[in-house]
Amino acid sequence: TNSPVTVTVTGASGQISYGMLFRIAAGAMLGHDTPVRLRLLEIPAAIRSAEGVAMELDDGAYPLLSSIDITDDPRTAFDGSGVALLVGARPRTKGMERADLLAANGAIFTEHGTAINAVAAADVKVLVVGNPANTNAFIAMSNAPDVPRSRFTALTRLDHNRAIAQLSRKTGAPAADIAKVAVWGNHSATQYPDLFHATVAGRPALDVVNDEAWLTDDFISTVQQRGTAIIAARGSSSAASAASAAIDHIHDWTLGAPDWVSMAVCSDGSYGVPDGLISSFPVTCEAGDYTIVPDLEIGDFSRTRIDASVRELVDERAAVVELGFA
Ligand code: NAX
Repeated sequence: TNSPVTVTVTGASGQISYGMLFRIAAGAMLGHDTPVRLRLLEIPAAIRSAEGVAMELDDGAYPLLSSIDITDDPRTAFDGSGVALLVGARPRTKGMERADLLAANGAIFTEHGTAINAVAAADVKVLVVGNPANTNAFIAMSNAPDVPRSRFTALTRLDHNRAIAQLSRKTGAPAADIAKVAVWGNHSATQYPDLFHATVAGRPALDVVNDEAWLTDDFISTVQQRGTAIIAARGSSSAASAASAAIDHIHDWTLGAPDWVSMAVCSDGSYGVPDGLISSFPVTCEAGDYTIVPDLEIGDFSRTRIDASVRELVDERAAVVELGFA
């Protein structure tokens, strides 16, 4: 058995956390030989609800769950944190302007980034799920100058998994036969899910599909709009699938992955994405580190779409810099 890892979850009373915490406690994220200490961070109004979630976690009698702490203080929540899952965020409410949303989240992610900088473990891995995820991660990173930039990531694995699911449906091939899917850019409707490098049972996906209109019209918009379609059908936003993707993200980052995955990470200037921007790339994961897949050929079709999503991220960054959060 490994030594326990402190896992901090913000927004612990919310619906994504409810889909995530029990699987973390069961070992699905860090492996079945790594005990976890859970730290649940919530706002004061939701602490009572977090206590209820903790009661249910107790009732799972999970052998790997060493402890559960509940707090509304970020310094306590991130103390010694090895994995920080930043799920809690301010949702957009009726009548709220974009600037108000950025300001409300700017304050939260400044506070959390500052606390991570001060008290988290030296090798902390941060995953931002709360929207606008890329820009929230950028704010947290900017407020944690002593933590390597590579430790701040945002979730686009759900978009990646959605792309695999659509390709699987279209080809009839099981998800396990699909490889080298990529999601570029922002976790927003401008994201670009890319199948030009993808394979189905080792063959180029686009040869297997052999339907250009599906790629250009159906596939991309279905993946981009999937969150909206789930809300329309279920009456609330994706929760279990987002939780599953967050677990996949940390699992693969920590333990490695056989195939590419997509992660929003701090750009090193690869593929023309401005240095320092948190943008989604295809990456490989090995032994606790990830590497942006190098030297991919990017055709005009992809270039236009990557650039459009990156432009949106540049605008979001400018807005939060203007507001003084980075
Ligand atoms: P919920 O509203 O169910 O839960 C959010 C929780 O965060 C609430 O319990 C709230 O009290 C808490 N919270 C708010 N401010 C906090 C703070 N400063 N510190 C600690 N906790 C705080 O939302 P849920 O459905 O769980 O979604 C959470 C976030 O994930 C949202 O921002 C949502 O937009 C985002 N999503 C991101 C996805 C992605 O792929 N990156 C997909 C799913 C989801 O839409």
